[in-house]
Amino acid sequence: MKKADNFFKKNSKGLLVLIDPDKFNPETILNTNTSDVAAYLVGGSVLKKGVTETVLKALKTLSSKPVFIFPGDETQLAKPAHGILFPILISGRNADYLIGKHVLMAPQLDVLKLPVIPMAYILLSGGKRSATERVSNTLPLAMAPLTELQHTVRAAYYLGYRLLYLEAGSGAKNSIPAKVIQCVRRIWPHPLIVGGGIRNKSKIKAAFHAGADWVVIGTALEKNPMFVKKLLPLNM
Ligand code: 1GP
Repeated sequence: MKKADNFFKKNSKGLLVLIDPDKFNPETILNTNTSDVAAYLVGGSVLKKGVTETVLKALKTLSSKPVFIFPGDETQLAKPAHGILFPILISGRNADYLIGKHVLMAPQLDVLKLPVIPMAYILLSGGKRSATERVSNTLPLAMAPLTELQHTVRAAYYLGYRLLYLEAGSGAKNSIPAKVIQCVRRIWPHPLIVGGGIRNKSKIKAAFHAGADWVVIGTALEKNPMFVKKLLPLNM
């Protein structure tokens, strides 16, 4: 499990494929078995009970890449994963997503004994109301002006977080612009994940060039399981 613990600490970059277990398509996994895809994230805002475990088991048979649960809530924890991204929604002011859900998950984490990776999670306005916004009942931060975002990122740093996920929301109309990623990169010295609304090669490359270490692809692959295969080689 050392590998999973250190996964987001390494000075490396790659694509992360987000699997919504309710929309799981094995074809997606077979078509993302490339060195540019570093790991799978499994989770969603609201899921049918037990579906996460079923999908994790299926994933294990299809791929040897690391798999991290990215839980939307306490019902999405299960054993067959390499680790758990433990997100705290610091862009919002809903106590459930700042501590309440974590309290509900803690006893399950004690039992699962998987590596748990604390992650500051910032939702930005991606041009349409996202599932994260709706389910968490929080408002996203604006992409301009950037002051609130900058202060939030620095707060995450001083709170001791060492992994940050900048999120425009699944299926976002507008992905996070390079200048916003660059601005965060300048003030965030640790691994940075960027996702939401990234649907083509130029946006992936722009996110990496702006300073993202990890770029998340979800909806584009749900719509076209060949998406990653078609954009290779990525030459990040
Ligand atoms: C959502 O950032 C991810 O958490 C992925 O977004 O589905 O728009 O690729 P997309």
